[in-house]
Amino acid sequence: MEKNLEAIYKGIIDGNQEAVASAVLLAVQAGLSPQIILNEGLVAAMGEIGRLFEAGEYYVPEMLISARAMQNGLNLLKPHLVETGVKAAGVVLLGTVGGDLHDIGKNLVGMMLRGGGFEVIDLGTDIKPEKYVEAVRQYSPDILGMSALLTTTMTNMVLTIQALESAGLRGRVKVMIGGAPVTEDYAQKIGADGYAPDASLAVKTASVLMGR
Ligand code: B12
Repeated sequence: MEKNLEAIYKGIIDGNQEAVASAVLLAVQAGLSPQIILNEGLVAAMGEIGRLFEAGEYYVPEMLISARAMQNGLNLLKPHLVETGVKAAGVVLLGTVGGDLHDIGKNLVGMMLRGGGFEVIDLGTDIKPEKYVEAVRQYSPDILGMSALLTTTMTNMVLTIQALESAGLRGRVKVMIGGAPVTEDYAQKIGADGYAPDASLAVKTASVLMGR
């Protein structure tokens, strides 16, 4: 692995914010593509954190410290990532579903969508169905993007779609979903209009939903 990527990876595993920040800047200066820094450095390390957590070697505090180091690195990479986007217009309302506090993936999707020329309204985390409905009414977005990282919270995506139907708003907004436990099959099953496994494909999916 390239030495700066290795330093990013190790810095996230160790939860060392400063090390991650300087390695991200050095990797950019060394001319590595922002996509490679993102996928092979930052995202790969978060995958390893998940594995360590599952194996009982890391607990929530360690996971949180690593997540902060990742988020900080991501913020530094942001100006370079968004430069690469394809232009497409539309308004996307984004949020992590009720009961779920994971927001790194959602934030990344938001950044990439902005880079792709979309206007993004980010509602944050733990968004209950009623809150999504209220926001759809208030902002009239073209697309509603929901993120879920827990198998126990992804069911809130169905409840939100049902709440939009009951409010008579379902026909006015396309629904796009994502997050580690979410699949294309699940999206079809619950009647979502689109699914993407990562942030770059989220931009493509959103563009397709806009008819581009
Ligand atoms: C960091 C992390 C945390 C941090 C979150 C910090 C934060 N601000 O987000 C903290 C420590 C708070 C945390 C807490 C918990 N976590 Co956690 N966490 C993770 C971890 C390690 C990484 C997640 C991450 O950021 N990945 C990196 C990003 C870039 O990837 P991503 O989120 O998948 O997003 C990408 C795609 O999915 C997609 N995408 C995401 N959203 C969307 C939305 C749309 C619209 C689209 C199109 C695409 C899209 O694009 C993104 C970018 O490419 C995962 C492990 C893993 N491998 O996922 C566990 C994990 C998700 N957590 C888990 C658990 C169990 C928990 C806790 C319940 C632990 C506990 N006992 O308290 C709590 C729950 C808290 C809550 N109520 O939400 C489990 C979930 C198990 C399950 N099957 O449900 C996992 C899988 C760990 C594990 N292997 O067991 N966690």
